[in-house]
Amino acid sequence: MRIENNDTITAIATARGRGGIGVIRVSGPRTNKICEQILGTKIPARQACLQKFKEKDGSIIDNGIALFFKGPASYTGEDTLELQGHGGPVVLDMLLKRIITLGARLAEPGEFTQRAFLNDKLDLAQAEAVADLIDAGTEAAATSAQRSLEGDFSKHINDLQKQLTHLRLYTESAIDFSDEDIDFLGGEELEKQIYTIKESFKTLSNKAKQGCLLRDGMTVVLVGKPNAGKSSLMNAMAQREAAIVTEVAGTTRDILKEKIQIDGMPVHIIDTAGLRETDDIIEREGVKRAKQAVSTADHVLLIVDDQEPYSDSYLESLKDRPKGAPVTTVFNKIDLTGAKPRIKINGEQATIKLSAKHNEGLDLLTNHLKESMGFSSQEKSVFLARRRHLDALARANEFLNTGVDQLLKNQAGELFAEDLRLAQQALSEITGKITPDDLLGEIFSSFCIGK
Ligand SMILES: Nc1nc2c(ncn2[C@@H]2O[C@H](COP(=O)(O)OP(=O)(O)O)[C@@H](O)[C@H]2O)c(=O)[nH]1
Ligand SMILES: [Mg+2]
Repeated sequence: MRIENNDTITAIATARGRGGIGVIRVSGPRTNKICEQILGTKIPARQACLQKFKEKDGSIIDNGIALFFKGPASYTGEDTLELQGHGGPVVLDMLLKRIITLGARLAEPGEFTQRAFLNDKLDLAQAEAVADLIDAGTEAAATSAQRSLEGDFSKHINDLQKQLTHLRLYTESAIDFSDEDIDFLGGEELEKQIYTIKESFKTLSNKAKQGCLLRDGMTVVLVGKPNAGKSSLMNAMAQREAAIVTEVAGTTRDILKEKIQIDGMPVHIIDTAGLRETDDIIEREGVKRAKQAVSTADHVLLIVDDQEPYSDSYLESLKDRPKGAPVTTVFNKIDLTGAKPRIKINGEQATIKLSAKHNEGLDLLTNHLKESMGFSSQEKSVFLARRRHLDALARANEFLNTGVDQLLKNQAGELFAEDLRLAQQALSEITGKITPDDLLGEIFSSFCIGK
């Protein structure tokens, strides 16, 4: 599918502010003309040409490198121009204005990449990887975004699609032959194929899940009574004095956020005011915000002073947390009670003893957080993935499972084939072969301008 865009778009592609170099991009049918008018000369494609960038009257706005790409051999698939001038906001704006008076319009966020997608230069998972690479918060996230951009993720999806197609063809022809004596649908061959596909789903879902964790990470919310040591624990995890720590109860009133990483997984820690009834209006607002924070948590840490008798009255105030978000009770200040650092896990319930002030037992906590999210830093060749990819994979997997049930329990070959088709449809949302327009709009609008 090659889409002809009548509009020629332009944008400053480098970040705002002063810099050594500033790059302006132009893409679309008028690009060649614009290039010639600004430079006052034609330039060969794919060659860095040192040129003067000129106003209409011939006065010079800037000089720098001009790079012209003839479509379809360009990022967007269209004629594209890059002007690399000096990185000052004023000079770049002057150049941008000049390009616009020559018939280009300002590009929307992500519009260059959107054109690349529409012109089949990238599939949707790759296009998303472009934004994720730019936004990557850790090296691990950047490396895996690069892998997705290279098409690793898409290749896995396409392989799975092929396996499903094969299975569908097999099933459909088995249905056609069902009058004959041989029972193709009950055979070992089919079972083998189903088993292989299920395994592929498992591997892929796990890699995608790891990739999603690398991208989005987890949110950990610290709650507990004033003075239990929440802020101290946040500081210990962040390895810096991010929050004020005092012996005065009620020191933290607003919520504080810190971003750390555990083996490359971003962890957003939110330190809150203690949850307690109070007459102080500022603290009361803080308590309200603490409750709000809890409603966004992937994991709640309930901090308790190990010197005090434990009461589970807090758990009541944590019932508004998201479904499935575990609460781990952290008994802090073990240096004062003489307890040893340890972790106890009892089903969903976990308790950890540690000392935030003396940095004892913190590794138990970080490992526990990692495990609770199912994050494994051992998993190699992970590709960056998004929530929507996990959702699509889960839906596809669900269709496969329902279909297999139909086949095994009811010998319903037709229903099985139909479920396989639905599974394939869900998978195609990932690579963008079938993706609703509003979703596309949402995906590209979160890009930066000029990409
Ligand atoms: N001995 C000891 N004191 C601690 C520990 N963690 C925190 N504290 C002290 O407890 C007081 C309250 O700590 P803070 O982090 O402000 O508690 P928050 O109100 O829960 O945020 C401070 O005086 C801290 O120095 C610990 O592990 N051991
Ligand atoms: Mg505090």
